[in-house]
Amino acid sequence: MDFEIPESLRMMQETIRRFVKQDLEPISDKVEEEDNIPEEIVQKMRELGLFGLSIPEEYGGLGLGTLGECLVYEELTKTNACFRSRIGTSNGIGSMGILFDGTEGQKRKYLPRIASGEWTTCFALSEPEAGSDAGNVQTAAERDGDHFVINGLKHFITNGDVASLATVIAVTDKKKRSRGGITAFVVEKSTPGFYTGTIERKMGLRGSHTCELIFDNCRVPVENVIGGEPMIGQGFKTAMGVLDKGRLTMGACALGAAHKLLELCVEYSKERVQFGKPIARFQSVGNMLADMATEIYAGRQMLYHAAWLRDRGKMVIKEASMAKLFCTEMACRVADKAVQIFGGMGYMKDLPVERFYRDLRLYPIYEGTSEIQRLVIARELTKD
Ligand code: COS
Repeated sequence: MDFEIPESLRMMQETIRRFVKQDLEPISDKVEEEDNIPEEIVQKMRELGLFGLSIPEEYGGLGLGTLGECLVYEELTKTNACFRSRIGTSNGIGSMGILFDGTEGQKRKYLPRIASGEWTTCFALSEPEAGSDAGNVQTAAERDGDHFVINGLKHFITNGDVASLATVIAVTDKKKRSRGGITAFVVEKSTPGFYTGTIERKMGLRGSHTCELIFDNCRVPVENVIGGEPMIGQGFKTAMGVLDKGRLTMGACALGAAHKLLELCVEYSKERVQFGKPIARFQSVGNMLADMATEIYAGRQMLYHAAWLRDRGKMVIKEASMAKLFCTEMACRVADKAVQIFGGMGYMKDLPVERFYRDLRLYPIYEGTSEIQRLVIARELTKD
């Protein structure tokens, strides 16, 4: 067993740590207030190559493996979650379908623009009738000669408003659905019949917009099927493959936030004096800190191991779900304790604890609820 993080990844971690401290943390409150990331910050993210973290170097990205990507996200989520969301959705679920299953032509056409950050992407799967039941998408793509005509409504689509390109999951055969009847398309935002709908109002993750996408007789050529003609009907597997990886990176995001909360709690509990001594000296507070640290340690080992397995070409369906399930629920428990340790101040908007608490509540829900992760794990355990 080798638990050393390679030197190149440690240098990357350091770079992101500096970026968070110098550029992101100072504007975190402003972003929260204005619900918007300033363009100059997005430009800095482009310059650091953050939009191309996992895109191979031959397509203009940094070519990081899963572990490398997780380490970057872990650092980025030590501040306002919206920064990670902006880049992570784009070079994660928004574009991974093209990388995993796209034709060489699609990769050459789109990946360099995504890696440079010129084009942001989004992943259009969720619909009012297809949340956990991804196979029940109602957005339909009907074949018309050498085109498909897409009609339907997507919702809860992160980056939907800023994306220039969407991976769109639509039904092409209503009888077959998840077994040969769902197709993944790459659709440019400028395509007639493709519109942004309402920007949804959320409990947290301000600065990262989530919205409806509307397809109204949106015509796309057959070459926009991810993987081309042979992949018509195979889009459910593309979507599932994308989510397998997304689940690991979500675990990393939860881990980073939990780690930051622990740091804040340790610092605060050593400074905050009640009954004549720092509250860290009270066993009840010490126990909370110990539980937080222990759970973070467990989550980190699980996540890094699953990422390491994936980087060695192993199927990690079960492990990715386990890491997402454990790390996201663990981070919520940590956030709950953090609010408790900070007491009244933990409930105030003046300190970041309150924001972390709200933002983290999304993590066991999006990119597959905890209930879906348990279902996937149980199925993997009991399959023939
Ligand atoms: N990788 C590759 N293929 C997969 C797969 C995976 N991780 N998971 C399922 N498949 C394949 C199956 O093997 C099956 O194909 P075959 O019949 O050829 O074997 C096909 O896909 C259908 O699978 P299944 O029967 O498991 O489909 P279900 O409709 O029962 O759905 C779950 C499975 C619940 C796992 C799926 O609907 C899901 O992940 N839901 C959550 C969606 C989600 O995360 N939404 C969040 C919003 S998107 S950010």
